Amino acid sequence: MGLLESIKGPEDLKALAPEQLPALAAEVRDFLVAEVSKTGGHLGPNLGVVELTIGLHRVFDSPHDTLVFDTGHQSYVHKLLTGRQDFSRLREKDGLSGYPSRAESVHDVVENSHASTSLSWADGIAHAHEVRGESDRRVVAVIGDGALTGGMAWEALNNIAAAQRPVIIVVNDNERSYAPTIGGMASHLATLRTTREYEKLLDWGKQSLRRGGAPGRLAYDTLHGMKKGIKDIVAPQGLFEDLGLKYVGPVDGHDVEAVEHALRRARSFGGPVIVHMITQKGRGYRPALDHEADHFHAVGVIDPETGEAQASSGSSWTSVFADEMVTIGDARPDVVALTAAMLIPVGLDRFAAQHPDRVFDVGIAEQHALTSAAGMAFGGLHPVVAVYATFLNRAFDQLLMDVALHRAGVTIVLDRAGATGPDGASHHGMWDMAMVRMVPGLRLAAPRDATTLREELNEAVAVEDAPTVVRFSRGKVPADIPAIARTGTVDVLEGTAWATGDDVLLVAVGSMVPRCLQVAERLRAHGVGVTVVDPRWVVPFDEALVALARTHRFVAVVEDGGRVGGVGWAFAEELREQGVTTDVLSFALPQEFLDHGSRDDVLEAAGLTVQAMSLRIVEAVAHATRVDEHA
Ligand SMILES: Cc1ncc(C[n+]2csc(CCOP(=O)(O)OP(=O)(O)O)c2C)c(N)n1
Repeated sequence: MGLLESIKGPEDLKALAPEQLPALAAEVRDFLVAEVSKTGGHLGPNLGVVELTIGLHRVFDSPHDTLVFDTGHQSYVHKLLTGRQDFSRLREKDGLSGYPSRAESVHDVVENSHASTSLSWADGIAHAHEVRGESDRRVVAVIGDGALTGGMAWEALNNIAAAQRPVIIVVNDNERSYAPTIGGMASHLATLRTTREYEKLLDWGKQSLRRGGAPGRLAYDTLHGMKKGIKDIVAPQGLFEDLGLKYVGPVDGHDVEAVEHALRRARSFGGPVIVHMITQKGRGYRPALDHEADHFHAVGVIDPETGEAQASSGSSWTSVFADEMVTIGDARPDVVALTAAMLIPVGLDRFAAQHPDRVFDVGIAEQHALTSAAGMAFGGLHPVVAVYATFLNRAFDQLLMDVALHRAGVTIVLDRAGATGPDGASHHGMWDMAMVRMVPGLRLAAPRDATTLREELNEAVAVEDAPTVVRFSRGKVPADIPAIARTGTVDVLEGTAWATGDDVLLVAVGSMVPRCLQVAERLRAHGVGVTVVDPRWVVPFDEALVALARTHRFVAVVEDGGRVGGVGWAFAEELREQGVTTDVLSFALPQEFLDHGSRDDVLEAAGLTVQAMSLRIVEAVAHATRVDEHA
């Protein structure tokens, strides 16, 4: 039996001799490559935290001590060491979650995979320990240099430092978010790393000096002077120490002995401590290390030998957006692009290649991105902020009060909108349509295919006096779905009697259009007359859509956003306000935290399959007919 297999929990890990740990680390890495290459997942980050996590579980006593992983995408090793070694269905329905999960283990505490929250969690838990008199418990937050660029982390540091409670902050510094981490904080961490290199060189110089070597003396003198200069100017650890936080490091995060030693020091200190660990994303796996773009931050299914991704055909929504942004940027010198540490995932790398001086990576700082975009608009630019839909939640107040209140012409592009699938509750982009609907003046478009995405993006960037939002799904974009007519801003996709009215008006939002066309086919087979429309702009509603609802007997709205405040909910309200009595049946995601699984699994559980929707509509039409007959 291998070492890893023998570990059923932290106690087994603690029983190992220090000499056995490098072999265990190697086994963990082999396991991660073999398993994650089959399912996809966050491979690079986990390969980087193997020794760090082994050290944590040997020094601390989870769950008595609390371990909080910021973002949580780097918790696979923690799972392996706390009794979860079946990775065969990682991120699939009923399989292990890709993040910490309270349902899986008492060792998992924070499931929110929106970055930069761990220090606030740790502060809160330490508060609870203090108030309850549990002075022997420790709280450890593991936070990446990327997550440390988020504003929340600094709000928490401000509190942690002031209170002097025993919170241990392990900074996992691999110099990268997806891409290299940017900003002043990243430069500061780099200075700390560099100072350590000087320290090493100085040691070497000192030894040469003792041996009487001239080059050693020269190097020593030069470096000593440089180091003194640097220390005097930037006082690297000063930033943390001035805040009142003890600084331990930098520590080689792949030397398990050094990791343990540093963590033990931090544990015994009794106040807030920063332990600065230097690690390498993708450590021990050549294909990840060679992949300059993101060191395999997140992979799909890959060949474990070569790291080659499984070939997939067709373009993604992201790549259609990426290309159109370049075209818009070529024609409009005022258009600039912003990303919150996700240049490549949101497709802005192509824009960056073409217009390097017009793209800004602000770090994991969605709030800052939105307000900064308002400032850019005020200054005469048209910013396009591209984020995953779920992360817009972070910046709601900035969208409302900085962008919308100031009537700033800012376009927000939401990738991964709707049911996203394997990343689970925190990543489903199901909040945006309800959330932005309440923002005065804002307009939101949900394209159905590549052509409408290009078209609606162009319409959005043409608006200079209000925020505009364009939202689309994860994955492949379907083949173009042509309209048979346009009325107002609404595209009519099918229906021979659309102009005069029919049984059902099927309002299909964005990526739900292909499903709705299949529903329409079934309805027709049941003798139900149906018109299918794509409203294109779903905030606000176009008068033409209300007019169509007036002439049909029944409206069904199909969307992949949350039901409460969603398109169907709001359209029913709109019709009521306008005195239109047509009933609205709403097909949307339930207002719940939806588990991980494939997008199809999620839609099926929500009753959004072609079969389930057709059945409900046929029944509703039959019921309406019976009511009409009795009237
Ligand atoms: C609020 C928010 N914005 C964006 C993301 C997407 N995201 C996931 S991990 C990550 C980079 C994290 O970098 P770091 O904290 O250094 O961890 P590493 O992967 O390098 O270990 C980003 C931007 C997120 N999870 N949360």
